Amino acid sequence: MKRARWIVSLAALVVLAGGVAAATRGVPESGGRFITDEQGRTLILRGFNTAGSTKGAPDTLPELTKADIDLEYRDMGTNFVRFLIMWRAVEPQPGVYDTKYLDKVAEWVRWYGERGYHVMLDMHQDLWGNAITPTGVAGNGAPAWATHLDGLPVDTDQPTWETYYLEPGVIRAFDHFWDTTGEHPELMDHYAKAWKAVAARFKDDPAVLGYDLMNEPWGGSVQGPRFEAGPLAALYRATIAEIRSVDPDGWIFLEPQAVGVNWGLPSALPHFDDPRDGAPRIAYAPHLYPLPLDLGDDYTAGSKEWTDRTIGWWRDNVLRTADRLGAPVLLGEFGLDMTRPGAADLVDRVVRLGEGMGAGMAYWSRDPGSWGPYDEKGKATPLVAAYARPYPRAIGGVPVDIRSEARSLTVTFDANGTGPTEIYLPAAGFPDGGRASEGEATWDAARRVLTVRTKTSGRITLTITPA
Ligand code: IDC
Repeated sequence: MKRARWIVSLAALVVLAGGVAAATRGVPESGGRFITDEQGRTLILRGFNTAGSTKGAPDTLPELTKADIDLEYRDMGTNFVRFLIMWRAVEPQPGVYDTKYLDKVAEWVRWYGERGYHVMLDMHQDLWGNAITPTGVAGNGAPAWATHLDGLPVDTDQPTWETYYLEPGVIRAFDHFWDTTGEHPELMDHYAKAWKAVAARFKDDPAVLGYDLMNEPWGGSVQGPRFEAGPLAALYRATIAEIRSVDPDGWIFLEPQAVGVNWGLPSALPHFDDPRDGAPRIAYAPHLYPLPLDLGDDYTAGSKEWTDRTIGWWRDNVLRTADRLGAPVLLGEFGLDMTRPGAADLVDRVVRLGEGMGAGMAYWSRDPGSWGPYDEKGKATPLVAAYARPYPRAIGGVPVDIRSEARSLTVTFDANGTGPTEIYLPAAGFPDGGRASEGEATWDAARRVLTVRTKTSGRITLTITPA
């Protein structure tokens, strides 16, 4: 029965995506654009989302500690965090920005920065905001003052959290925000200016890589291309302008409509101009939640095969959108219950996908529990071993190909003299560090980072094997 359900859904997906043949024709392996650090090196980002605990907490800060960051680094050598922030915390009253909250976020940013992480601030929302129900049992993100339900119901008897999106009150809250109703044109403006306040606070913070403008946008009663090319694009344009008025350099990460695109459907997000001087710093940051897994199947047998097919369509459609946007790709969320059969294989599959696309990724999420790297007792789930992979944290050139195995890593790149290439090597495959096939290598045992100085031009194939 369950199988029949996802086969029907996938058949619909194939039709919508334009068919298998159309989806695989004429798509490059990577979009040819990459996220870069302040030196201009290509960054391959690997990390986690913080944390579901952020959503309900009164201070909206993660229930994690500095020791948790140390542990994560020791076990997996991550260099990236998608750090959840909340509009309701940034702008608790209309036009009033909570500088104390931003100071606390800055403290977290400092902890990550001291450990070599790049931070992307993600203005998170699910289901609009905490005020969609009187008790805050569902929803996070938007402030209560921006929540206009017009007395429409939000039934709390739901089979999954996602189905709240269909509740009349939730749809109305979004319709007011996107100005579909024409009654609250001020809301999008508030949102864009809240981002300006955040960017003004973090523009000079070297640990902050950039800003993820909205988690999983939902159009309310306007959906699909009409939403993405309409009100969502309008919000992005306004927010990009506000951010760039204070911060010319931070990367701006744009998400598509989540529903459908998370499964592999095409996005209709249009191109956005970046008003900064120099090369644009706008990146495309979709999520990946293959439909068979979303519907509760494991990554095994027939559903594995279908999942792999949908991941192929996802990649092709993401690259098409990225090409239209002129943007590098960052996978902002993927994740699953790591105690289920095949879960570690899915993580492996996604890591390879990222390698092929030259894209970074943030796993959902760092919360303790079956989806996370550690369970409630702090014991590692299979995610830790699956995610602890050799990877080039920073590349002194433009990547052509990245391939990791348990005991080797090959990075092919066109050197551009932007700096040395830094490679993380996990203890499991590389107990004594690594040997580089090219250039001069220095091993930092404490950080488990091999720094390789190669020639500064021409194509280089750098192979790292255990020392
Ligand atoms: C989920 C949390 C879950 C919570 C729900 C709603 O894991 O505990 O009840 O949000 O707040 C997303 C969202 C992300 C979701 C995640 C997993 O961006 O907020 O977290 N997910 O369901 N999109 C697809 C999956």
